[in-house]
Amino acid sequence: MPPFNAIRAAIARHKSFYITTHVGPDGDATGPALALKIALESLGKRAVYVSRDGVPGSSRFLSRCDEVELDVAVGERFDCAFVLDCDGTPGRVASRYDPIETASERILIDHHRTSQPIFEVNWLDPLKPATAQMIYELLVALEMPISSEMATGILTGLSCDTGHFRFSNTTPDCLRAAAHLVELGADISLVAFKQFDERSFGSNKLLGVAMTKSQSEHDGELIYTAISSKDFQSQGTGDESSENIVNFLRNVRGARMAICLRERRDETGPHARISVRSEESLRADLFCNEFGGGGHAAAAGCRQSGEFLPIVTKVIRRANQWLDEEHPAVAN
Ligand SMILES: [Mn+2]
Repeated sequence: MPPFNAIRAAIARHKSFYITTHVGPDGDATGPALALKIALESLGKRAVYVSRDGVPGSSRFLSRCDEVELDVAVGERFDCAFVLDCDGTPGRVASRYDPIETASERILIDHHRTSQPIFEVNWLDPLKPATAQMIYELLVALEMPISSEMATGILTGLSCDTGHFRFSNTTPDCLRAAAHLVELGADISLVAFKQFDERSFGSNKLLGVAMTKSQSEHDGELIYTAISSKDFQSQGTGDESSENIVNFLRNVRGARMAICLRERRDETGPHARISVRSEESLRADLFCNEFGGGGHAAAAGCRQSGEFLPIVTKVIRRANQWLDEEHPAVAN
């Protein structure tokens, strides 16, 4: 049973709430977190949503996304902290840890398989398609009104994590939630466009470069592309422009595993960001675990420090082996 009573009691008992999500937020972090903030404020509570990485471009159409804070004042304390869509550990949350650590009650709501109960209240359910589905069910269970702007935020999360209701995690409950959210005023057409179709001009050109450079291995079962710093520079774009490129690789007929590697360089030195999509039975999450990352059975990611080409070679060699190996079934 979801801990609705414990969350209801926490909301009733506390006055100030700190909300945060994972680093590099996506629509299923930003959308439900904004909806929860609005819900708490409508009860007269103080609610702050902090994301040091701001709001992803695909979520910037959400009304009130300008209320997302990059940080709070050092030493500021909150009665209760909500951490959404991640495992709640210091390395994963998109905020300083002390506002979470010093809150008198912490609530973790997540659907990632690798999450463990670490807070006073934990609602972890890997069978949920999105954290947005959980926030929707929470608001309905607690009989909290869902405004059209909240509905659009929650629908954004559902859309983001289900490939706009196309991936195998699209459950009947998720479609029923989506139908209800559309009744409540969510703009499903706008959400689909913003989450999956809209690209900047530079990002569209980068997509062309990435597709042209894509490689096919393992009898066409492995499709990958490696986007170098030079490629980004030649199109005048950054890593935010490489969103979703991996899904285009996954679309190739016969592909069972798709990998998009991007060369990055920042204050921590050279590294590669790696996105993986696969058939569920190939466990993209376990593949990325080997490289210090994680995610879901069909969609996961990781990051590797070091020079780009040796990383590409290492990851692609392992992917070729991975396709020949047996992997644990996804528990249902
Ligand atoms: Mn999610």
